[in-house]
Amino acid sequence: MVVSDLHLFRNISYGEQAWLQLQRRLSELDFVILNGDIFEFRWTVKETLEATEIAAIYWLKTQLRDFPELQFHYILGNHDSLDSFHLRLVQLAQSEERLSIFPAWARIGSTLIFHGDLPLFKPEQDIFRRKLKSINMRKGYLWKLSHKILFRPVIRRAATLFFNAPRCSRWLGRAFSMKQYPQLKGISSVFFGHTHSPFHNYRCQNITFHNTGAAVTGSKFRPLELRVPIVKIIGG
Ligand SMILES: [Mn+2]
Repeated sequence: MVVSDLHLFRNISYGEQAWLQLQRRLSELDFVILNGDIFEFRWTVKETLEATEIAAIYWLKTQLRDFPELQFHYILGNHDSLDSFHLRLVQLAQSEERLSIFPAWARIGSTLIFHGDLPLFKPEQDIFRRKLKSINMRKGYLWKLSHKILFRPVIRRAATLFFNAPRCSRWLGRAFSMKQYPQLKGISSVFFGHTHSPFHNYRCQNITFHNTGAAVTGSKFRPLELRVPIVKIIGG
């Protein structure tokens, strides 16, 4: 199953309930792909960044314990690609063989999975390479206010309409054609998130695109099962 954009620890997230509703199905599956923005750091409801990172690692450890048969593959998004958190993830993955970490992308057979922010908004760069960042939690009042405005329900709904299947698929197709990417060889389907506008099975340029939505108010959460004969995952 591919899940994205839970945005856990953000005040507008319903990710915890959404995840709970997947429990029974997840216990029957072989693997889950956490496709970015699983946790929220900049807009955390917790006191500090460190407290949020510790809670995020604890959440992952709890899932690994509760689903003893499940393989977890974590692909970073733009909200959870902090160098400090990535370090914690890598450390956890070293002691936990059922967890693997991919900064930018993963591929299972002819299916490509990534968060989507890199090809959608930085298509001129290498869309398969993510630069990790550190965040300044003390951004100014105006910056915070502008973000508040941007995330008002009416703006979010407009964004949902804007980031529709034809537009996103066209943009991704354009990013794919900008360089010769070996990661794209033989790709027939693509899973992404990021835009918070879910759609499944949109066909464009011989690729089937799927967006798994987001568990934040005003958006729909639409995880999707990925059926493959053999789960051999590669990524970076
Ligand atoms: Mn995102």
